[in-house]
Amino acid sequence: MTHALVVIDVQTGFCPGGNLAVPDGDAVVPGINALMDGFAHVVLTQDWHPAGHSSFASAHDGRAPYDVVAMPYGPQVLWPDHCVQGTADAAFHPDLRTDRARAIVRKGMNPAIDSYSAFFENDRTTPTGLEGLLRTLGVTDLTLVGLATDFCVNYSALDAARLGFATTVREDLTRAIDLDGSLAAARDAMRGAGVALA
Ligand code: VGL
Ligand code: ZN
Repeated sequence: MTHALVVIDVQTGFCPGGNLAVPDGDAVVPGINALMDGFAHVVLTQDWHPAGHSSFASAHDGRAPYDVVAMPYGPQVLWPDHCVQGTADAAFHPDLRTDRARAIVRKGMNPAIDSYSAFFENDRTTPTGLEGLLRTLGVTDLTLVGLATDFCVNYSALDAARLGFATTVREDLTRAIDLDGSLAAARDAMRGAGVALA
């Protein structure tokens, strides 16, 4: 068994003061840092949108953040502009350790498709390359932590389980956006997919 830690989107933009702040988001940083040395491999992900990304409400006339629109790949929540490539909002939280990161996987770079999951864009088929990286490293088991529990952590965990990785989410090291019950729905979905919630 080879175990990797995947740290999802611990970025300034998702922490208090950021453009899409997750309540208490920065509270996960010390615990995640402390966890890293126990894993054979550590991968960090980064939400990394081009300006004007189609997941931004500002890109849709007459729409407000948190509206849901139909995209060719399914329903899409519209967000405040966040994590634009190269901006301070897209940087890792300044206290997040990056020394043990084998790789940084960036996602949400396609202007037309959002990407919550670390593995696939929201069409559920366009890969980010993370699966290949983990498989060539011989990784069998994954622990996921980071932001946000009910979006990027959730979709990453569901894809990880679907791909056959033994998958654990350390819920104490995640924080949620919780739009209209999305946290409860995410927990049910993860449990149903065989993800261990620890
Ligand atoms: C995320 C909404 C939009 C996340 C990213 O990291 O959970 N949520 N982009
Ligand atoms: Zn995003």
